[in-house]
Amino acid sequence: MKPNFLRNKKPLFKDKLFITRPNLPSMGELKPKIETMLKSRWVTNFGDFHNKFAGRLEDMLEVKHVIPCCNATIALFLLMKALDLKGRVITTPFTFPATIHAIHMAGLEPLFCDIDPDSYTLDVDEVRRHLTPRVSAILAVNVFGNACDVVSLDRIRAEEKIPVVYDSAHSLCTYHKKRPIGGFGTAEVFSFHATKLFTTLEGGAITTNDDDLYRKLKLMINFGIQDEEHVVEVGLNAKMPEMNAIFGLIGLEKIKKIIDKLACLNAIYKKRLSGIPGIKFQKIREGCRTNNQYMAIEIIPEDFGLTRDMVHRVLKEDNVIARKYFFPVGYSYDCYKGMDFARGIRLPNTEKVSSRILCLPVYYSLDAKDVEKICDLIESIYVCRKEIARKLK
Ligand code: T4K
Repeated sequence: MKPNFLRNKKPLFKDKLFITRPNLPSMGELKPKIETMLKSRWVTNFGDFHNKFAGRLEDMLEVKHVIPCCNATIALFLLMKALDLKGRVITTPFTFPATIHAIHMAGLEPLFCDIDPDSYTLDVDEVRRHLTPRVSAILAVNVFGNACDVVSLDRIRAEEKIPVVYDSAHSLCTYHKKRPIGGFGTAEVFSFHATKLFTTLEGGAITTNDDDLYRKLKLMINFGIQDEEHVVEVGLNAKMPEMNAIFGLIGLEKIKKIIDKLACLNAIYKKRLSGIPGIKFQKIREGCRTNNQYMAIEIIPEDFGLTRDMVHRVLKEDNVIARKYFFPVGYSYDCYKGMDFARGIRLPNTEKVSSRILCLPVYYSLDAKDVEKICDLIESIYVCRKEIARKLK
């Protein structure tokens, strides 16, 4: 069947198919835990559920310390502050605004490096070329559940004696050579936002094997208060409340099931779409086992016959709400216009990927049959590409 964009009748899907839907516990699962919390009258400030959640994550991620937080953005910001950095922080412009804002809001200057055009993670040769005495840290992003070149970045960390931290918002349960993402670099930050495969509604966590950094951050997420009479760090309130930790504890029990389902859905996408000219998949780095949280494809206009924006638009008419993660790129945000660190920057790989990228729906409650239907639709968009292009002119 032709895409609804050409038929202008009923969309393929009656309801909107979003890129993601949260995996939420049932009332039955929540009730006993919420009752315990209410009875205890302890709802935040490092309660039992919070502490249990932190412990479970430490075991799962094989890391010494986990600090649950209110969200990943504040966690990234506090991490930048806690490391006592100065000057520039090397980062990727191919990310969610949170990464770059955290650097800027901490009074530091993002220094943008180009990405590898296949894995979409920082190109380590580019990172090396950008190293100067003014660079005080690297903030890399394990984007779409892929792992960065953690081995090379670790080498740079040792050679340059600068912190390397990871924005691992997308990468809970991603592995590098059997080691979970979470224990690499100086520290890592996860997001447990509703849009992630594992959610505490809002939420996130900082993970680290560094005892001093852990102690400092634990204070900084609670106003820097050491005890009743001493405020020893400049901090703010970034704690995770008990309610969120309850969602987290229930969610952790289901995480394996979720990951297995996402792997199945992504396998269908790959099988069905790989034969279509002009569709390229993110390359999962060698040694990495992805959590399959995203299904990111590139639409190569010269081969597909339509641009990414056209495909995005046409999918919408059938209620498939794909997303252009990540467009615009970090140095093109309106809010950074005119600022020195963003001026005149052109990074070819980043711009190419950002102009072609499209993230398709993938989440636990999505039916495999619906993924097949999305693939049928993309096939039919390709078949009808000339007619669509004419209509869009
Ligand atoms: N670093 C990176 C690399 C990140 O990608 C992110 C966040 C962060 C750091 C910061 O993490 P947090 O501070 O948020 O913990 C969404 C999320 O809000 C954001 O957390 C996430 N990355 C980003 C990739 O996606 P939007 O602006 O695209 O969200 P929105 O509201 O358009 O939601 C996307 C779709 O999800 C909706 O179309 C429908 C579905 N949805 C969303 C919500 C909020 C639901 O079904 N239920 C919901 O409650 O940013």
